[in-house]
Amino acid sequence: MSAAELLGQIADVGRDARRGGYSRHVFDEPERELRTWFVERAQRLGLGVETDRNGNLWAWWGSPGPEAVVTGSHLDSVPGGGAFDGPLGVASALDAVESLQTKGFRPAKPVAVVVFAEEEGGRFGLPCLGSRLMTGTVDADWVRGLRDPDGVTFAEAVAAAGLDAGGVGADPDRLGLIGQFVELHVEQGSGLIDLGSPVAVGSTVIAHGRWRFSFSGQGNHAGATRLADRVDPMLPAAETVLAVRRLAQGRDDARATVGRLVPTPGGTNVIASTVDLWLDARVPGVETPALVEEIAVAARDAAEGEGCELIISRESYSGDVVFDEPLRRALGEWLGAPPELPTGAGHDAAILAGFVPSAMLYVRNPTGISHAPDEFAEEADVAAGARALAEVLERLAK
Ligand code: HGY
Ligand code: MN
Ligand code: MN
Ligand code: MN
Repeated sequence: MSAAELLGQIADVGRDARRGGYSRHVFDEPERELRTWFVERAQRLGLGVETDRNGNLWAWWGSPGPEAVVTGSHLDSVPGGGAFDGPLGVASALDAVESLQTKGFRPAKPVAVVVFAEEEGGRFGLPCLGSRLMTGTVDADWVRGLRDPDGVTFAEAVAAAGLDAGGVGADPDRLGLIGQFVELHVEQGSGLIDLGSPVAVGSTVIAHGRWRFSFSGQGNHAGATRLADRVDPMLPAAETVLAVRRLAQGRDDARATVGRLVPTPGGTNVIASTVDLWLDARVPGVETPALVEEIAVAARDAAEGEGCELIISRESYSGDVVFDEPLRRALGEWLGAPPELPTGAGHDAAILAGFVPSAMLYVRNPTGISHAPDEFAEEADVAAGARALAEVLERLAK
């Protein structure tokens, strides 16, 4: 079954009527439905499927073993996300395995298709949660205690999914099986439409992190409280949002975003008692922490000016990643020298790149838009991506 047909099978899973696009978050109902879909599709290909201690899915072609050629991506989405970010890599991997089986290719190494859990951090706030846990690059106890917007901890969600919450954490034996990892992903940006190529090879992923700014003041009545008597956390929060753009603009190629701002209690006629906002900051090179510190200074000044308290906490950070040079060169040779593209989007491949030779393939996105319903890939380009991935898997697994 082609990648496009596979995507068609899940096109109605997790549609978000209110926000548009899809909302599929780790272990929620739509994501569990996608897990079932993946297991069924993988088993039809004769792959042996297992769920690892961190909730990542592994579909093995041949017995699990060292030097495995691993591909895959994620099935979860951002809130109101597009149809391709994540699922395209998973569907293309299943398509590639099927086409290799159909042509009678017999891999000399184990091959696995992996679905990493909570790559977007859409439920628990930590991006690449499954791959970070597996590689031991995040504290498992801290992750166990992460709470979703309803207050459910990751440990409770893992247990509800039938896994042992106490077992969550580094998985060196599994990580040690991976020889190379190649992730196919929809392009997030519009480089390829200008370059006239359906596929690109990934070169770098810029550094990025998430910080939580918690402003607290005095909740009160919107009508009965004179302006002079207010301690309103919404004011410093608003000033911080403007400072984010102003200060990022001052740094070359920096990207900084406040996409989530939550007043508590959130009543129209209520002065908020607290306002939480999350900063997503990404600057090529080593400048991200410096930009965040500038933003923090502006936020503290604004909080002080209104008499509010402010707590700033870092929730995640990954430095610049350059994908494996020999692997990138090989992909270039095998695929007829497609363009190489840097990206500002994080990926599980970028987490794995710190441990195993990793690479990425991007499939052209004519809208250039991602993390929104307009994300798109033409069927012909989806097919070209799956062919390219099959070519790469065959070369690596022979
Ligand atoms: O946020 C990112 O860059 C990725 O899509 N998780
Ligand atoms: Mn994404
Ligand atoms: Mn993604
Ligand atoms: Mn009242």
